[in-house]
Amino acid sequence: MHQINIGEDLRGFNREIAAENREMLQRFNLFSLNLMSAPGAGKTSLLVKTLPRLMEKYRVAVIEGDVQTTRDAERVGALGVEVFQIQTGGVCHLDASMIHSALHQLDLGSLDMLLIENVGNLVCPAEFELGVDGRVMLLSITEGDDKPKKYPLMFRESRLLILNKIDLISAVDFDLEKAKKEAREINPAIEILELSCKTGEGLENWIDWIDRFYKSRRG
Ligand SMILES: Nc1nc2c(ncn2[C@@H]2O[C@H](COP(=O)(O)OP(=O)(O)OP(=O)(O)O)[C@@H](O)[C@H]2O)c(=O)[nH]1
Ligand SMILES: [Mg+2]
Repeated sequence: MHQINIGEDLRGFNREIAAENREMLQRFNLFSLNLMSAPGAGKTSLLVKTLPRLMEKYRVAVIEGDVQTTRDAERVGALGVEVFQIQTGGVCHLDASMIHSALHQLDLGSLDMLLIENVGNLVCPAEFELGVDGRVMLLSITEGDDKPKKYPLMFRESRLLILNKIDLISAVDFDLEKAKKEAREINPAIEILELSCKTGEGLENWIDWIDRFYKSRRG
């Protein structure tokens, strides 16, 4: 019986393109992060709050992945940062080929840092590596403290977990310690930050985290 496994073939092909992306990013000494979360956890809000600070130190570009609309790209572009929009037209994640096309259209030699906002989805983006330095995920505390065990792959693949919307902690039944413990059971190496894009609480730690990781990768 002849058989093809579309999922495995696709992921294998994606891994090859991701390796090319990694090589290209390293050649230009370009630091890169892939921001992932469910829809609405606060990826664009985090970028909008953070970019003015990062742009003082680094030459930054942003890739915005969305199923539809250029709304996030417009929010981020209003800060004066170079933005590359990828509209996936229904696809629920960014893949390495999409990033590869974007890399060919950006002036990589003029940049220090590339921040990629993935499509809002807690499952698919984690299955497709892009070839970046690190993956960061946001979990809004309004989504519930059971999410690490229910959607383990993104927690496993991320080096940093940001617990966002911490300003709403008194309004929702979210057990911070339980969520952290269960995230660490899935990924013992995961780092965790609590923050609020609304009040700015914890943003300093996020900037520090980027600075440290940037130095460790690019010196
Ligand atoms: N209270 C509160 N609201 C927040 C916080 N961060 C983001 N929000 C709100 O959450 C909503 C979604 O935020 P976005 O930044 O658009 O989320 P996103 O992850 O980019 O969403 P998608 O791109 O659609 O996946 C907006 O109404 C934000 O104002 C926070 O820390 N606290
Ligand atoms: Mg967004």
